[in-house]
Amino acid sequence: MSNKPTFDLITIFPEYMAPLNLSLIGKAQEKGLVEIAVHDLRQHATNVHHSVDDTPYGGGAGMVMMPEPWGKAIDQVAAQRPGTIHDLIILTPAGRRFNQSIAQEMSSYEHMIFACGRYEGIDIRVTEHYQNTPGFRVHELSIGDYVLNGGEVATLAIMESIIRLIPGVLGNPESIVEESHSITTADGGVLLEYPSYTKPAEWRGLPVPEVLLSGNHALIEKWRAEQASARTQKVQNHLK
Ligand code: J9T
Repeated sequence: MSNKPTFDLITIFPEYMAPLNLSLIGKAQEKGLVEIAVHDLRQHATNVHHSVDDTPYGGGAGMVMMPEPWGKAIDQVAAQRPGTIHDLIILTPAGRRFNQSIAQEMSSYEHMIFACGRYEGIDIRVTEHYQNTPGFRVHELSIGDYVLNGGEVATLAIMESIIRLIPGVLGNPESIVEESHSITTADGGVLLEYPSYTKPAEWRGLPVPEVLLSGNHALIEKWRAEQASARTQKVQNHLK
């Protein structure tokens, strides 16, 4: 049995991570299925003002996070787990686009360190340094083509998608396989889920499709597959 997956989050806003104590992720921690620790980057500040950012070399707008507080924070959490591979996740709009298959892959990682940058980003030498450090794998990830104020919200989204895949976290594991974003299409995309209905059979003049009331499971399955594929087509056309 491998150890339970451990997440070390480094941020200047530890309070931002409070939602991880709620709902399924909170329960997963209580059940001992995952371990989550949040660390304040500012504790690793190297000057009297406890600043963690400075002006960019070469000029330009905004501030850049200095490498040394990151180096100290990352080294400290890595030292707590000797002999394990450390997957360092750096959240940035310049990263690889996160998706379900990356979530799947990450759900087998043992030790993830999430570096939540603020301002205009983290000095790139942090990435370079850990790419060259044995025992580390570095992943720059984006959750989509838009800019956030920091990596915290991206970390919450990515962690939720990973943790729900860990065995024992969800009540009904079958729902993981069946749902949206889990069935990969031939082109490497994802098959979206079919539309769902529940009682009443007619709501504000809108009926539930006949086929779903028919009791004919083969026909229902066929209808759902068609709906899923039509939805997927429609979304893919939107992206073009
Ligand atoms: C500062 O971080 C971001 O703005 C960010 C991180 C991850 N994905 C994004 N799309 C943005």
